[in-house]
Amino acid sequence: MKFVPTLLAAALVVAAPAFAGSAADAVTVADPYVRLVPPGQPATGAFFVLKNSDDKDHKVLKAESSAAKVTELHTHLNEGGMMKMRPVKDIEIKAKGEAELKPGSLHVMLINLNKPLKEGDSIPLKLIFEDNSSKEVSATVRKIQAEMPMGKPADMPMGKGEMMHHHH
Ligand SMILES: [Cu+2]
Repeated sequence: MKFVPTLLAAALVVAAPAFAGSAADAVTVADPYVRLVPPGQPATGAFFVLKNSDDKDHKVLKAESSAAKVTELHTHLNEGGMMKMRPVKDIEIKAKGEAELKPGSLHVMLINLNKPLKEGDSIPLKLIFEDNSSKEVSATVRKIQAEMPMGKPADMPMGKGEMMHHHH
């Protein structure tokens, strides 16, 4: 009788979802970079494109970086004509889809940088997914124009929001 529960336990382990491939296996991180900020500015944003090759949705729940004391997932929202940053609880990547983190939109916020950034520096980022799997990437520090890179006239309020945020 003793071997029955043992076999059952073994079968459950084999059937566990971990063996179906983790979120970290299904999601790739393309072109990670961090916005260069002048020394003395304590916070910046990290940006990249998440691509989900899986046939189910995945979520990033958390980001970590040894370059900053606090790392948060943020987005920009238009509130009364002003772009404001707000923390988000997760970033969803739809099945076979993409989530783009870019200036004026979703980003990873690095708050209280441990040392000033230099152009070309590599900033380690760790993304933690809904199944607790994780992925480590290295984001390059890059200079970004204050204006939106794809500056259509319609984007101007967003560009101003970015500048306001970075100077408060
Ligand atoms: Cu932010």
